[in-house]
Order: sequence, then structure tokens, then C-alpha cells
Amino acid sequence: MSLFSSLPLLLLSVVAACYSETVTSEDIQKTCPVIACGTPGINGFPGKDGRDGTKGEKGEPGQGLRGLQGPPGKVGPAGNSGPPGLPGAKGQKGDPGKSRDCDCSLAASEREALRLELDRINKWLTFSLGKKVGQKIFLTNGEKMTFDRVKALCAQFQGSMAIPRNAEENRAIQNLVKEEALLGITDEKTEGQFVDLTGSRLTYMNWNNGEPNDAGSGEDCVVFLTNGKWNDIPCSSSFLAVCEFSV
Ligand code: FUC
Ligand code: CA
Ligand code: CA
Repeated sequence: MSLFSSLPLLLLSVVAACYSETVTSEDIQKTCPVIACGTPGINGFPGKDGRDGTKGEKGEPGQGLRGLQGPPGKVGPAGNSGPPGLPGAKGQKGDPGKSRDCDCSLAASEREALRLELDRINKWLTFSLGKKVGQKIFLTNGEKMTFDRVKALCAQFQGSMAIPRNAEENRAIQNLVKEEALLGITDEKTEGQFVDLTGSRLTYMNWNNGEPNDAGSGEDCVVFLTNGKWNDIPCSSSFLAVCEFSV
């Protein structure tokens, strides 16, 4: 190795020795001014400790005694809601409800008095009219009108057009009327098929001989003749109005 190539190394060793913390001023006087060319220098002092290395992996648990248990952790988030619970116990009986048919503003004795009075008036009317059959009564206002107008009139009084459903009812109408009267029967929808005003087929009929004949330009309404027989007639014709009411 030549002097020139080893010189930088030599100088570096000297500088390192000058800046070492462990070197005393006395040592500096001994070492620093002396640079003997051609002869190898003495070894410098060890350098400063290097920087800390990277953190190592976690070690195995120690062998000593285990420490005391730490305090409990924070409360976790609420869990999902559980399934529905069992039905509760049956409640107590409630207060009496209000009936649609009962005017509870009246005392029971007042309601009873009203009911008796209605019964009495009902008997006078039935005796006077004398036409009650079963739970039905036929009434007339004595006026002649068309089918549509009779239908509206009866509905206005919470009744419906007269329809004799059996021989007894037919006789009751015969006793009431002294002229031809309209019945609540029509074959307007299907020719020859007479039905009531709800569209139901009839189970009782009392046609006059040769009727119904749908004569002329057509006959889809029905009149009750004075002999108790029935005849189909045009709905535009006017006859006696008779209604039936349930009693
Ligand atoms: C018969 C009836 C008709 C009409 C006419 C005067 O032909 O069938 O409905 O009453 O008589
Ligand atoms: Ca007809
Ligand atoms: Ca006829």
C-alpha cells in the first residue's frame, strides 16, 4: 500500500481519535500532533454506539408469577333485539259498550214505556187496515203512477213495491185494492223471465189466462187485476201504487 493511498485512512483515524468522548486532553497532546510518515499508526479508539435496531418479535410468556387481573373493559355496543315474549295475562273486563239499537240517554223504564206505546199504535193500524200477513203489511196511497215512480215512492218510506210471495199475500192485496195495481216484478232484463227488484226469480206466480204475452210493442211490467190474477203491461202505463212494509 503506498503512502498516498493509505493517507486518507490515517487521517480518518486521527480525526476519529480527536473527537472521541473517552479521549482526555492529555491523550490528545500525546497523539494528535504526532503524524509519523512511513510508519503505521496505532489503532484508534472504538467508535460511538450505533442507532437502535428495529423492534424484535414478541417473546414467549415469561416464567415468573402472573400479575393481578386488570380492571373490566368498556361496555360493548347493544346486541340485536330478541324474539317476541309470551302473551301477557288476560286483562280485566271492560265497561259496558254502547249499543246502536239502544238510546242509553233514556232510562230502562222510559224505553219500556215507549215500546209498549209503539205496540199499541201498531195494533190500531193493523186493526184499521186489516191487511197484515205474516210479518208484512201492504199499503196504498190511492194514487196512480208509473213503475219507476212507485218504486221511488216505496223506497222513500223504507218499503218496497208489493210482491205477493204466496196465495195468502195475494189475497191480502186483493182485499186492499179495488182497481189494477202495479207489482214489483219485471222481465225488462230478460224477456219472459220475471224477477223481483233484487233480480231473483219468482217462486210464486198467479198469471191470468194467456199472460204474460208481452203484447203490442212489449210489456215488461206487471199489474194485479181485481180478480187477483196478474197481467204483463207496458212499464210506461200508470196504475195504483202499492207498497209493502215489514212489521
Ligand atoms: C191483453 C193483455 C195486455 C193488455 C190488453 C188490453 O192483451 O195481455 O197486456 O192488457 O189485453
Ligand atoms: Ca215482456
Ligand atoms: Ca199482457
